[in-house]
Amino acid sequence: MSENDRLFARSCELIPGGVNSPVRAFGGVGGTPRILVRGEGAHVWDADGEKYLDYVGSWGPLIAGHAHSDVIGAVAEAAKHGLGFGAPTRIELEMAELLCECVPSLEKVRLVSSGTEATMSAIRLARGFTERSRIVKFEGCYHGHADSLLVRAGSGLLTFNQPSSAGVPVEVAANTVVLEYNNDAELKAAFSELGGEIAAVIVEPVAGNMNLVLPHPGFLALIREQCTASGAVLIFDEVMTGFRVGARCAQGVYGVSPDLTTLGKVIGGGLPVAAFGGRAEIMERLAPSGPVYQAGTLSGNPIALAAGVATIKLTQAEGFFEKLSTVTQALAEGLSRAASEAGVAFTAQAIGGMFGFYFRRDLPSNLTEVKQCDIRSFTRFFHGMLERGFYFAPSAFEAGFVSSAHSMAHIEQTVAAASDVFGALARGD
Ligand code: KE4
Repeated sequence: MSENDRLFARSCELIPGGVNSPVRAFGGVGGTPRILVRGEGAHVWDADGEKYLDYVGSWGPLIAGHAHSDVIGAVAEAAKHGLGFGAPTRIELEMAELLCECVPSLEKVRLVSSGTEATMSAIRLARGFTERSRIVKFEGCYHGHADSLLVRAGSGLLTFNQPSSAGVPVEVAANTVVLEYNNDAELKAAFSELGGEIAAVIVEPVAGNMNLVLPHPGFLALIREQCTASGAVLIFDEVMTGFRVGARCAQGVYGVSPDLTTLGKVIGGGLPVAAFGGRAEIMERLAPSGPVYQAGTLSGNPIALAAGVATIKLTQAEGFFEKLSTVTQALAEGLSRAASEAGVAFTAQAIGGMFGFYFRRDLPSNLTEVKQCDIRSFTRFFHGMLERGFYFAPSAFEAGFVSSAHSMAHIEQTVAAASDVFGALARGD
């Protein structure tokens, strides 16, 4: 038995499914998860010493690659002065200034420790501000595991084909309206029927939890317009897209300004940092300045913020996203070309440093179309690439991530390996 298999078997005895987050369990692709022991730049190594080119990047945070010297240096320096105080610190102010400077719609911001906390708190704040209860989300979008958002969510829930989780009281789910992403007619109908009751619409401005699905032209602007007209709060969940699709996040790419934004992943650089923020008149309702309660022992932890501030600063460097987008686009185009040459039904797309690929002939616009992908081919592709040293997300319902440590040479190696695997798929090997 390999060290990897031994460690995972032991983990399964003590940790549910052997993992601390379900999607890591390879449930969507089968096989044994890799126990990763080291990351450096674009690569990770498993417990058996196998090396992989990493397209997961800890599910998005590691946009500068593993163990970037600026990030490690900032964490090491901060740690010398203690690990946390549960009191205001300079670096919390530095992070707040950086976020409000970089994210167009942020007037005030509150730091938390996970994307789930950020979205859960933003929903509560929107309900407190509007004194309404209903929220609108979109099928296939995932916003973390707060009860009211685990209703036909994407990501891990989708992979396990459980459109809504056990343990969520029906009364809670009843306040959540689920619409189809990119469906203008459904959105308009929901607002004409429920407009005055809707506290908030929460949306991934670029959906990354049903694989990658881009908003149709005008879709985000229509949500903005409907929310403005009805007094509902528009929440852009940018936990994944924030500092991933552009230096000013997805709201900077699409030019649509939400009332609240949630952030995570990249803003922690691999450590637990997330945030929610937006219009000052809404944020002011938050304790201790207002009646909406929210709190966190480790919120704004200075060591985690040291990693986050260092990472955000790297993304703001001149040309960072131009280069990252070029490399990521080359991956999508290279995979598509290789599949086409092998005669495999496949398509791919990229935005900023994130990408999606699908075993179907055209790009999906919503969850129903993503589900029409050939999952069996995806699974064989995933394992074929893993065996060749390329680590993609172990689910057909996840986006992939490229870092600034990935080079065009890495993309060429990936495409060459993919040509092999597509060939085997086409032959039915
Ligand atoms: P966390 O609570 O996992 O930090 O963030 C939840 C969340 C909120 N909003 C969006 C748009 C997200 O993508 C996420 C988390 N994303 C998944 C990956 N698809 C995290 C991976 C996992 O669940 O292990």
